[in-house]
Amino acid sequence: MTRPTLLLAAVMALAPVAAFAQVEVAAPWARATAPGAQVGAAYLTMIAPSGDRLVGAEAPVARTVELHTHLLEGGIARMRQVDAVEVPAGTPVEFAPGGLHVMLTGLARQLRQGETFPLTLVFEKAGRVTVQVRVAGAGARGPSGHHGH
Ligand SMILES: [Cu+2]
Repeated sequence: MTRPTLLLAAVMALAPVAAFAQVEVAAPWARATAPGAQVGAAYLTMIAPSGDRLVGAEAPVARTVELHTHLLEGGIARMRQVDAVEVPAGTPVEFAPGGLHVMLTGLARQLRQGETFPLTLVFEKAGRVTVQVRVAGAGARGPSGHHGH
């Protein structure tokens, strides 16, 4: 008789924690790289209903994985490493060409169109979230692989 009540109590106690730690990573993609290329970049969209903070990333396909943004300095777009990326509650944060990206340096192999590779994102609250990054064409502007808008 008491079991369903206890189970319900346990679920209710856990629910706020689970919701707190939730983060969704949508449409992770990367551009195909040329043979022998050492660098690549991955893009994605993060949604955290309660807010979170991306503090790092790891991928077996690259020796170094960093969070980068683009800044205009004297009219020239330059990449700069950032320590963390805030994901405000309920506001999607998009990584896209020309803006925020996951920088892959020291590629172990060529990224070929149509393949996928694992990328682990480390969040302050949600912890480690591993996604499969789809490799689009070399000139792709988005995850579906078509050029431009
Ligand atoms: Cu970069």
